[in-house]
Amino acid sequence: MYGKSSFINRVAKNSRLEVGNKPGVTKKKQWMRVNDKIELLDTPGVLWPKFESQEVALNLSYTGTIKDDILPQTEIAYQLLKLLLENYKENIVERYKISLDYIENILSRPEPENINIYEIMQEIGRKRGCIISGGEVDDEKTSKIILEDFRSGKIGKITLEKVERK
Ligand SMILES: Nc1nc2c(ncn2[C@@H]2O[C@H](COP(=O)(O)OP(=O)(O)O)[C@@H](O)[C@H]2O)c(=O)[nH]1
Ligand SMILES: [Mg+2]
Repeated sequence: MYGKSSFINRVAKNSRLEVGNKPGVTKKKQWMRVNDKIELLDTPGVLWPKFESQEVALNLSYTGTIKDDILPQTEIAYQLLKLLLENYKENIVERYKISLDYIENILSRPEPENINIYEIMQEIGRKRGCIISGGEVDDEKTSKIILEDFRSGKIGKITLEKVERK
């Protein structure tokens, strides 16, 4: 994950943090004041956060900030697809050329939700030619495509965490 120091430079007016196109440019933790209420901490790398919830861990997995091998890729991709189908259906329609009708149809089936979402995941796989011998969908490959598309912005601009209205 990059752009931490650049971001802080942009937000905190007096900050002149060194940035560079390689890891290790930021050598120590450093607080930068934005205003009288906010201070930002620049860090070398990403500090391991406390996972108060599985949601936090999943969000970090979607973005690729924590290692993929903590959870199976298929599980991460499934959870991401579920989130996208809840909040960004149009992005899925657009990216994978699956009709909104098809998606709504599958999601409204009486089957358990995980079966319905998995069906849509397999449809994405079929659209992308992720087929193993025998004609079955290659779940691993499909998952990889979904995660790569998300991380490179091809699914669009997605917000994982919402700010609560007070
Ligand atoms: N394309 C692009 N490059 C960026 C952006 N933010 C930072 N960079 C570049 O990414 C590299 C790493 O930036 P840096 O702020 O040092 O990342 P850090 O290691 O997270 O502190 C530098 O070459 C920056 O110029 C951005 O929003 N878009
Ligand atoms: Mg830095």
